[in-house]
Amino acid sequence: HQIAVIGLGYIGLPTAAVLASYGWNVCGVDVSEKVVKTVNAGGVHIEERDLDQLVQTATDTGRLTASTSVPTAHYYMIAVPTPLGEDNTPDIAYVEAAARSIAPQILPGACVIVESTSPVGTMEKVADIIAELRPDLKVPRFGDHEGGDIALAYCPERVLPGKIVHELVANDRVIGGVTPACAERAVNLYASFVKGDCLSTNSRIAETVKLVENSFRDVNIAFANELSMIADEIGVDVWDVIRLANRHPRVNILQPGPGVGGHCIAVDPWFLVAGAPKAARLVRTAREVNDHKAIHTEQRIRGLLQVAPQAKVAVLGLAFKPDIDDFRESPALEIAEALAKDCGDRMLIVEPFAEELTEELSSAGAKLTTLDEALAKAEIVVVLVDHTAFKHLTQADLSGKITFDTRGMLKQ
Ligand code: SAJ
Repeated sequence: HQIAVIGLGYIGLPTAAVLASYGWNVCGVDVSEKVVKTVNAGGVHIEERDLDQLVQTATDTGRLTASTSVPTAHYYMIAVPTPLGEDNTPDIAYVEAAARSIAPQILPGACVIVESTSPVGTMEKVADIIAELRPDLKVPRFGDHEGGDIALAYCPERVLPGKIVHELVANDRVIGGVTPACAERAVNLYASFVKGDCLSTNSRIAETVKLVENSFRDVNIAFANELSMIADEIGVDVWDVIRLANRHPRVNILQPGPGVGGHCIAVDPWFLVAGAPKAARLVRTAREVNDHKAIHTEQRIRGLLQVAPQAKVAVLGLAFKPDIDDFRESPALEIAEALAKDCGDRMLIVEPFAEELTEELSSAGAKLTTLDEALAKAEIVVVLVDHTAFKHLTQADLSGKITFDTRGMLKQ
């Protein structure tokens, strides 16, 4: 194969399929037999806009196949999870395992690229692993001026869930080589399918850039979330405040919500904090503010439920953001589950992207239902996610009901 993509998740599968659509012969590798089977049958195990058709075509043409073992390839792309380990420190065990699985197969001239969000210094660890397992190869080292027998580069994924297929091709890419020659090798691959610019740098800078991008967003959302709590306390409407402040030419405040979800923005800033715990004060505080916003929201809703102890409550949305079927690290889901412990049987949940409720919600007596039924029965309406399917609702539609809108949706 020309390219082996290790990890067929939210990033690896779309990347493998896009590469295949640009004419590359791609083998997708995953530890899950089930995922490999599904992909080989032309199917997808994750929901993402336009992905099903892309994978189907890629397997039909024979350019994409999947396997549980790593083949010999010209390029290896690692796209495996890097979860948060104990004490909010990064866990790169899957990246290390992927590097170990590649090492026996790799031939001189090949290039290994890591796309997983990783703490700074990860590419150097990948170099250590391959060097240890393959003493016969000259593995390039950070700061070397000449290339080695293989190339090693870090190229972070930066696609937005819900727009992955589009952004994989459209976005600019930051490509960090362990040496300049390594960066050049990796740029050659990305330039074959990326319409944005391929910006070449070193691996440590590329690792930092990825963490900084998501920390930037987290800090900005934390500002909006903190404003919403300040506004609550002083009794002004935060949505009016933000709308009007944003009419200043140099102010652009993001939108408050019930907290920050997904497994990127709520995780990656901790990687930066772990690397420089004393210096990263604002980044850590932003994480704490955003985590606290979910607790604050839960307490506010609990207060409303106590005012009307018999009332049924319509809960709109569980996903981690609008128009997506992704519930990972979703503050909306966490809030709903926490509330269900006390009043699950009063909860009518509307989530167009869920086929069933979680065990916590259903065993507590919560019911998954349609918007119409929930609104007909509930005296309290809580908006946790502003899915397009809810956006036609106005305050007037809900007159006579107690409303709590964490997304400012009912304003529009
Ligand atoms: N959110 C708000 N208010 C806002 C914007 C977002 O509360 O004004 C919340 C969302 O509801 C959600 C969370 O923040 O719970 C994160 O959503 P998001 O749309 O900001 O980002 P993700 O997690 O879907 O994707 C991010 C993207 N990073 C940036 O925009 C800097 C994406 O480009 C990255 O590739 C992705 O993380 C990743 O994989 O790292």
